[in-house]
Amino acid sequence: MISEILNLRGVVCKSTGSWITVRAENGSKIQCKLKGQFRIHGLRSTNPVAIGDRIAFDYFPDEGTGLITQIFARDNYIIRKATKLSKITHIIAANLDHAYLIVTLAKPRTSNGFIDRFLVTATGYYIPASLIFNKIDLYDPALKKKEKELREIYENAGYPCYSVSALRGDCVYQIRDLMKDQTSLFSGYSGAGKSALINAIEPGKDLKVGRISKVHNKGMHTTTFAEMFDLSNGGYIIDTPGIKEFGLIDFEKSEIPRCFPEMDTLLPQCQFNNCTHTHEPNCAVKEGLNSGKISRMRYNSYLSILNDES
Ligand SMILES: Nc1nc2c(ncn2[C@@H]2O[C@H](COP(=O)(O)OP(=O)(O)O)[C@@H](O)[C@H]2O)c(=O)[nH]1
Ligand SMILES: [Mg+2]
Ligand SMILES: [Zn+2]
Repeated sequence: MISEILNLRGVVCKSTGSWITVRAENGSKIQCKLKGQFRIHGLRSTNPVAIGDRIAFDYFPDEGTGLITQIFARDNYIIRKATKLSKITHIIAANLDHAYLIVTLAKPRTSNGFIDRFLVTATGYYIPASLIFNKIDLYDPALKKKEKELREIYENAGYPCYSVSALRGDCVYQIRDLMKDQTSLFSGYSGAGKSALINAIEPGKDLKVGRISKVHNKGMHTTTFAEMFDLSNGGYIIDTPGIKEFGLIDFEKSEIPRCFPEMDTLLPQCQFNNCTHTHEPNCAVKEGLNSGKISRMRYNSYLSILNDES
């Protein structure tokens, strides 16, 4: 006897190529394939379905597998270029409530440029973003001072900052509470401690934690595929493989200032409404820079992103 095919709904948790893991509404994980026709829509993207996508699928009880038949409209998504200079995009994740960048000031140190690109990308896609400084157990007084300075800059810009040690457990409970009933993206350099932090938040997950390569002092790529994990408090965390580049593909240059919240509030006060905040007279952003409302570091990142080839 052949069992009836069921049409169900779910969320994409993992995609490793031909098989896509879907979390059905009852919480069970089902391996699905994609109906061939969707590949066409994904022409300019390396992945037609993204982690976090809400989908409908036909479930075949006899095989225990499914076939994705529909991808529902995304509330939001975050993308990067598949490779540098490439026009092909890779959707990192969709339908996010919050994006967290796991930052480290030691082993490996996250660059300011990387932090700002991440924040610009998230802000540009209207995804609230925060920074989590990890490995505070390793910070000496000089690094503690640096951490304080950075926290001031980013909190002033409107991004909440948290300081934790995934290893020692400092403030992990606080992060866990933030995740409650939300879908959160964890991003950051490989080796920043994303997997270690998820393990600390939800003991028992046993995510593979990487070793730091002694030669490069950079993390090795242990996490290969983005994956969504369910927390027992109703939250979901999407762990992403070490992402090196955030490409600001969809953005016009004129949109970049609004992706710096501390600049955004000043924009109406610039004399010219097409002000690029570089050489124009009576520019509120440059005045903000002089008065200390805008940090030099953030302004330099703005210039660097503005001058990107794209
Ligand atoms: N000292 C210290 N090491 C940590 C901490 N969190 C993670 N690590 C180490 O950093 C390395 C990379 O961690 P991992 O979670 O794999 O990083 P991921 O690539 O971002 O997932 C591992 O050797 C971890 O043990 C921390 O809070 N303090
Ligand atoms: Mg990892
Ligand atoms: Zn201006």
